[in-house]
Amino acid sequence: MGNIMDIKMAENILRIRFSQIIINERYKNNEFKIPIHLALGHEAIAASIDAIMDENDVLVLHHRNIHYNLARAKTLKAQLDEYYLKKEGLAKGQLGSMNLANEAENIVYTSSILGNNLAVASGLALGKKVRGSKGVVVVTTGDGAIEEGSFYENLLFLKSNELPALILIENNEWSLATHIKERRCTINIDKFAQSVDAKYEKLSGNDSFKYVERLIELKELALLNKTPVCVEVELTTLGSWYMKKKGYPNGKFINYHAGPAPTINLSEGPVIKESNEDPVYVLKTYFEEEKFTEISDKVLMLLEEKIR
Ligand SMILES: Cc1ncc(C[n+]2csc(CCOP(=O)(O)OP(=O)(O)O)c2C)c(N)n1
Ligand SMILES: [Mg+2]
Repeated sequence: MGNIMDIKMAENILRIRFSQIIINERYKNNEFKIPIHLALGHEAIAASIDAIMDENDVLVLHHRNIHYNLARAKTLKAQLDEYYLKKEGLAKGQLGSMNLANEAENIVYTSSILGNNLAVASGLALGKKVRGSKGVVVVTTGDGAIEEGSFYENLLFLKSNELPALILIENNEWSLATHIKERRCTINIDKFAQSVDAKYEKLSGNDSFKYVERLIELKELALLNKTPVCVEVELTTLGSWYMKKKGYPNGKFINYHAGPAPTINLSEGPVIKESNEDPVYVLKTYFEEEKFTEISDKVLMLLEEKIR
């Protein structure tokens, strides 16, 4: 791993990770008046989407968007200021976290309302067709949000109108405090997509280098075949913990949804979990220990310099 693109990818993943850990430190300190949905463990897909987007592509986000905003805007300071609701923030302190868009970085719309952004993405894709403008619409959503009818309606609309789009479904198996197994039957998104002759692909393993290769092909396929592509991304939101509770000998598992992750500390470095559930752990396997530490230290130093 020595070429410049690989290093750039590594720096971006580490920047997204450290930025979130720094935000988490301030969150634990009660510094924010708004809820923020951390996306620790979601860095691989965000860095990969940033890498495959060109100036014609647009991104439409959902409530858990911190990683995509960090991946694109590359400014922790302005993102922090937005979360403090300051006028120096990315959106002049007017959007906060759950609705944070950034037109300068082609993040054209973000919604806190589940499923709402899918309809806006359809409109944007139709607009591109009517105007004859280039590029693909990339829209993100979650395993909970696809329970909304809007998911089906927009897949159908995009397909019926021959509109290219990548629909990224971040499947962390949780919707608020409810695990997928507690709340519904399995949705076979592959078959669901097949039913309208849309393409489906699953990404798992948190390897950005592999994700980028596949996403470039899927973007081409969407554009050439004028079709939506459902991309299900298997991931784990890191930072959950076990709460002491009567009746739970090993503690009760807490998926914290929004709010700070009390078990994660900046002093412990960028890796949160020594497994493929952690994109930073996966990234680390590509580098010699010394090189990884060098990149990681540099990323953290530059971040800290700019927020001092
Ligand atoms: C229309 C609508 N219904 C309910 C909510 C409340 N709500 C906010 S986040 C959330 C869970 C979403 O789960 P998922 O889509 O899997 O995203 P995750 O938080 O797991 O990333 C719910 C139910 C909402 N924002 N909008
Ligand atoms: Mg979820």
